[in-house]
Amino acid sequence: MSPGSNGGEERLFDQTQAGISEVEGEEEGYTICDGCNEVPSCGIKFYRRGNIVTRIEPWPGFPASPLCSKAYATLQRLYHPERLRYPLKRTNPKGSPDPGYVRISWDEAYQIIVDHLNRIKEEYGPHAVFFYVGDPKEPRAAVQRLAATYGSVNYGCESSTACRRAAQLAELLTYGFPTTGGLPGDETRVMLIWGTNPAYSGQPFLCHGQLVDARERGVKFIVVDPRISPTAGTLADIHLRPRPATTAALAAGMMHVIFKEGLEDREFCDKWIHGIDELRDYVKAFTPERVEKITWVPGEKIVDAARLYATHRPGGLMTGAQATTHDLNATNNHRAILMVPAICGYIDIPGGVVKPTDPLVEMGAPNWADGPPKFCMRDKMLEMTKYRLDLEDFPVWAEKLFEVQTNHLVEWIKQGRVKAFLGWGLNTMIWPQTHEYQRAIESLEFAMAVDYFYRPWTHDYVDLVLPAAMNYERLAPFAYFGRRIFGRTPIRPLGECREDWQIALEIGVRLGHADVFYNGDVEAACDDILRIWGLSYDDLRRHQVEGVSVPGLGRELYRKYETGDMRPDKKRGFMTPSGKVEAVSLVLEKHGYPGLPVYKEPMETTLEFPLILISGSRVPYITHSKWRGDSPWLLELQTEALLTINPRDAAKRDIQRGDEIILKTAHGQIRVKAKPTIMVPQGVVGIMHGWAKANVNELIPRQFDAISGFPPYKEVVCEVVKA
Ligand SMILES: Nc1nc2c(c(=O)[nH]1)N[C@H]1C(S)=C(S)[C@@H](COP(=O)(O)OP(=O)(O)OC[C@H]3O[C@@H](n4cnc5c(=O)[nH]c(N)nc54)[C@H](O)[C@@H]3O)O[C@H]1N2
Ligand SMILES: Nc1nc2c(c(=O)[nH]1)N[C@H]1C(S)=C(S)[C@@H](COP(=O)(O)OP(=O)(O)OC[C@H]3O[C@@H](n4cnc5c(=O)[nH]c(N)nc54)[C@H](O)[C@@H]3O)O[C@H]1N2
Ligand code: SF4
Ligand SMILES: [Mo]
Repeated sequence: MSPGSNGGEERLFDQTQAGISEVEGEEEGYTICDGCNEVPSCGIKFYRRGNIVTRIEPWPGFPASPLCSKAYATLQRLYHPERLRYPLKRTNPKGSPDPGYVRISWDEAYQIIVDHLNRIKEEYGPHAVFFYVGDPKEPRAAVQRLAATYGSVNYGCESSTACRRAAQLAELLTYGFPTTGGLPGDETRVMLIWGTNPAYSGQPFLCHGQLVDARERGVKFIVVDPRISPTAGTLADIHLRPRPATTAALAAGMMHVIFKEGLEDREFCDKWIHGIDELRDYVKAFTPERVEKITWVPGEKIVDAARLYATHRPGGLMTGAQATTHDLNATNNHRAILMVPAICGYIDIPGGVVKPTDPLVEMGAPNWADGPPKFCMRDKMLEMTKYRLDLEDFPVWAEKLFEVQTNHLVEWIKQGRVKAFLGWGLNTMIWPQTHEYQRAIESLEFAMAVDYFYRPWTHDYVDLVLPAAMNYERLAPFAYFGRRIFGRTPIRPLGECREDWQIALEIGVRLGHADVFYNGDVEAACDDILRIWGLSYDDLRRHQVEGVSVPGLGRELYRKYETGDMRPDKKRGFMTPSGKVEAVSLVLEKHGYPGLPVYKEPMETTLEFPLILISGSRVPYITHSKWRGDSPWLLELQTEALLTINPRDAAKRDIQRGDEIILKTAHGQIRVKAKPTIMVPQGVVGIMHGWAKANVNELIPRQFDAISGFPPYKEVVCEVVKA
């Protein structure tokens, strides 16, 4: 039995336990799904009897809909007998085999936190406290407000550890605005999808469904992915299957062809790309023959893809949040991709790579992964920049991104620069060489985690574990999608669970800032944000199903670099130091790095480690470390860690489907089961992260891309043997 749960003694749907004795009929409720941590996410309509949710269905008319398997499983997760219900305090010393967690009251929990925070501020200064939110995006705005008010600039999150931010860094350096590209527009004639598999990782109908529709109306697709992903399988006219982590070479190969055949947009290149001549020179050496040797992609396919992309004007782009940055050349690999549409002149034109003019610009944030800057007190954080932990280790990052890059946490703790850690949705398995982070967090003077479940791989190393209310049980944050805003109608949380926002606000109140934290009232906090549009949560309630539409600022504008609408200062050009798209990045040069998106050889395979490991390719029914025990329905779909391996590589090792195997790198080994499949090319194996008993991140070295600080989750060399 997990600490803090009821161990299954209470009945799942026992209404007495949930505080309801008699129930008459069903009532409707509305919330959003947090199953894959996407923001904005899909809308859920639920039915409840009293305080018990009995069934769910898609929220009619909600922009992202219908629901996938994970959403339905959130109901099973909600009433899981192992769910955390009470605050827990460790009673045994750190390092004991049993932390000895006992139930405490919220009052005691808050007192412990506030005592530590006050003491640490006094002894070491506020920046020695690290505030963190894992992949769950919804808590982020409230936690940032807490960090800023307490006075620590050191706030980081999953995005600034291993996910979106390295790609975003590349985008900001290159285009001056963040973009992963996007879905094809009406004008798009060809799409370049690079290192992402939305068929599994995106909202199913919203994302992949629209791509399929686009294909049916004649849009051509180039998909770049080493695996025959469902996205490649269903869409690709040309599927390029590169050796992992060779992105910059493949992009250079495509640009070589485009320049050589004069297919670039000359005018755009000359007028709007800084360093175009250097880029032209650099890619001269990347002939199709040479690039074939580097990337494994047949030279003629590179030529075909380059021609298709440059001649079917305009071309769109869709990149992933992470796959092309999970290697030691992360920033430049991603920058190289971005230069392909740029030389074709596809930037900010209809059907190309557009910087959206509109979506809720008043809020200042595209989604809850960032949070509204005013509410998050970003100005205050900026004033404290010189105390950022990452300033020396990752200076380009620290200049461009507001969240601290977390991967040197181990060093900072060892150096005594971090003394306490407050984590919402904290999962130590996110980090390479996980055990080093576990030990580092364990050695802190104080660490706290807020979660749905007791996760031994994380919570064994902290002092306090607090139970979070789930998506059906929270009011904050409200949902927004495009220019539509929706409220939620939560049920009462189970046991003593509290909303993430409420916990952050209540800590703030107890630190002595009742006014800044709305006296702990989450609705008042939401109202404060909604005020931007003259709205309150009550207005959202009045328009519960259809939401409130906030009028746009006007029609979508294009080629904003020509009019001054691209930059806040209204000067013409892009938000880069040169005012142009930067093939040669002036920021990178300023910090002593090459300005061009240079190619760097990935780790070499050896006789001992002849295979390349790409970890973390998503499957539809798992999100990271979640969904294993949380929702037995989903666990039924895959009960244990599976290693995908090409049937030829398997045969060479006498490995059959379901065999127990050892996957090893120079840095560690795990025992898993084999799943031979032609989905992965020869020479490459794949496995999902987040399996506690077979944590692939123990096999990844703590080496990082110098610019972004990202780890090589999709580059490391390995071997597989029968167990
Ligand atoms: N090898 C390898 N490693 C990877 C990746 C990879 O591709 N390969 N991908 C990386 C990427 S892109 C990401 S995003 C990260 C995953 O990021 P992680 O932060 O590791 O994500 P999760 O495991 O989903 O969630 C962390 C914890 O949050 C808890 N939780 C969920 N929702 C909430 C909530 O609303 N409130 C609170 N308080 N807690 C909640 C969950 O129970 C879980 O314990 O992994 C990264 N690690
Ligand atoms: N079901 C589900 N959905 C999720 C998540 C989840 O865990 N489960 N996680 C969410 C999160 S946090 C994120 S970040 C997104 C991620 O969403 P995606 O970025 O779409 O993630 P993946 O499914 O890993 O797709 C990445 C693809 O890149 C390929 N790839 C690997 N290495 C390389 C390379 O060197 N070059 C190229 N060109 N391709 C490469 C892989 O084979 C894989 O097919 O998904 C989100 N949605
Ligand atoms: S794609 Fe699935 S898990 Fe993700 S928000 Fe939508 S319904 Fe939830
Ligand atoms: Mo992610």
